[in-house]
Amino acid sequence: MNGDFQQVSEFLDYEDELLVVSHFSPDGDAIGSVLAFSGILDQIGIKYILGIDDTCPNKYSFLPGFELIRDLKKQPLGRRFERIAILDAGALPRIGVAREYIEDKTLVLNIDHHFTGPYYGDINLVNVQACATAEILYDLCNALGLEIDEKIAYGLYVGILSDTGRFRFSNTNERSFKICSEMVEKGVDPCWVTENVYFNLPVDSVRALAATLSSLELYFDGLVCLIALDSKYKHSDSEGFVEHASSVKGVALATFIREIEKDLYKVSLRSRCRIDVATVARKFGGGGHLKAAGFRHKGKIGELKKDLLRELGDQLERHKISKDIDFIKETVAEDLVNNVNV
Ligand SMILES: [Mn+2]
Repeated sequence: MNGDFQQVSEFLDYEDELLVVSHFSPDGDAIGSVLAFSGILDQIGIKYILGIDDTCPNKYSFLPGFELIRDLKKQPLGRRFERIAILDAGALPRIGVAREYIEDKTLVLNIDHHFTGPYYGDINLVNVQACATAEILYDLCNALGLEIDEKIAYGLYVGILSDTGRFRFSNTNERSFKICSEMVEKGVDPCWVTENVYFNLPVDSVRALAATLSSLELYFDGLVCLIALDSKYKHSDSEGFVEHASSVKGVALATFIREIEKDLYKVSLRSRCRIDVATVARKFGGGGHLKAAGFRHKGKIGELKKDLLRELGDQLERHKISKDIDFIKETVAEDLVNNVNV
């Protein structure tokens, strides 16, 4: 059952320390939402711990409050919590080690714009129409009558900027611009954000991109583009790499396979046609949105590629996608929602 702001307000009527977490491989929406939510808690006067099962990419370190996010892998908490707020995580496994901090009686608040169901929270503030979790937090701020201060403004701005792919994906709408415009009014400097997040890449990340692009393969008449990166580059940030595969002319489905460690892979999927890649990801134990989804795979890459290509080929056939139809035009016209980072 989906909840409302009143329930969240009751959840936040709490004296003890609240744990706030998001998903591993954190993107701008995960980090921005955690920080914006902490700004909300500051104003209400609640104590909290912010944690993510990963090291947050340094490119976000300019965000107010960034230093408060704890890497739960490196610094485990070693205790359980009575209340946990989970942001931007479509399924409980997405929070990784943070699951250990939940016990039977823990009250879980789930705020999210993904839905691969069922709702896992005791309170669920889920809105799949929102372009980012940050957009839901903007509504929460207003519902609670709070001031949008600098920390909240930067968190919300970066969340929306990142999940809309810098206002390019199909989840970008008038509201995304309106909220971000308001954040600029509140003091966010868009140029400063872009300089930090997009034009400040460590050279290793650019080398990792070069290696990824040189792996490019096309299948099924060029309808499927596959790129991959091995674990030699494991410390490099690969956020957005999959977009290079989906930007190839004529590509309907794009896949980026990243080796995290030996025999463990993170797979990102993008669709530019009517095929729902969340369905594909679910078959492999993952999830996501219609047009952007992902999963993790344990095993050999050869088998993974074989199984995945077979599934993608089946999907193309079932949905009658061929190079003779203008699937891009059709998809844009249908305004399929939610193409965000997974
Ligand atoms: Mn998100």
